[in-house]
Amino acid sequence: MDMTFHGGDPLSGVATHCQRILLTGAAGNLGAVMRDRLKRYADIVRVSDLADPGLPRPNEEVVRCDLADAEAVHALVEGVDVIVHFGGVSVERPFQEILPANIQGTFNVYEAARRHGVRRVVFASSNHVTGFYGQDEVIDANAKARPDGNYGVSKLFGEGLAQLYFDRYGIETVSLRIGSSFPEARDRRMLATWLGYDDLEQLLCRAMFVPDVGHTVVYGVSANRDCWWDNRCAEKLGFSPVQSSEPFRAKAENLPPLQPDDPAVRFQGGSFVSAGPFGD
Ligand code: NAI
Ligand code: 15L
Repeated sequence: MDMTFHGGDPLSGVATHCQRILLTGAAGNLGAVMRDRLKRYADIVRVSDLADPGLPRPNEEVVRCDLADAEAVHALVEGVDVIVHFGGVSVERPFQEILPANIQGTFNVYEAARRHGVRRVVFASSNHVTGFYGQDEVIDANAKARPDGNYGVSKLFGEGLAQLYFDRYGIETVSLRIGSSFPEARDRRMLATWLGYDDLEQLLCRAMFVPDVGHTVVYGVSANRDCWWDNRCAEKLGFSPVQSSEPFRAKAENLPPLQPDDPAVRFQGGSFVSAGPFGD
């Protein structure tokens, strides 16, 4: 994937530091990793989660907060320059669980951003917005959404809010359709979807500070040998991944083969496409 930004790096000459970043979902997998890394980009990182994020570390404020609680979220967002919104249910679950955390919660975040004049949100969307595309297809961020479950629909809702709050109020968002961000690519599918933590940090930095992004949607994926996502329409970020899933290939390819009709082999969203049904 050639992500070279042919007009020069959009971050050159741009300050990559602000006063206060809010990180939601700070007690989760990615929050726990990015929490310290975000300190490179702000005087203070306000870390928040429904679960206990632990004691404040240097240059941190810790606020426990349920994203479904509008008043609590409004207080949480006060004094913040940028919101990195990682909080919420991160897998396929019954709609009753997705609704408060991802739908109401993300709405509360945007409303609070509007009330407090926050200039930029980085929204952790997901590849599951387009999970029903086949693994034999290559799509870009302009492809029609094909969410693979309640979770994917909730991320599509978040992207919709991001567009609305830009068009109406000028709040900019980069929606990151993250692939699979873990220490390693754990299976064959993740050889294509893996996003390393250094690349995620680069993406976050660009999503927070590249000027004039409006609402930009980008896939969060490393420079893997095989990839289903063409990121050229996010060139304005100048994201240039440097990691690759190749070191994990031998181990992943040694796993027992799956049947050709297994969703994990057929669809980009893998097993998410057949999780549930969770209609209750
Ligand atoms: P995670 O599940 O480890 O962390 C999510 C955090 O959100 C948890 O600590 C949880 O306590 C918190 N949370 C849930 N409901 C909440 C509520 N009502 N109020 C406040 N906090 C709440 O997920 P992970 O892997 O760290 O992912 C972070 C974000 O990135 C999530 O939004 C996820 O959907 C998204 N994402 C992650 C991918 C990955 O590969 N790790 C891939 C695609 C998207
Ligand atoms: C996601 O959206 C999930 O949050 C994460 O846990 C992984 O399952 C990832 O997608 C994936 O598709 O591998």
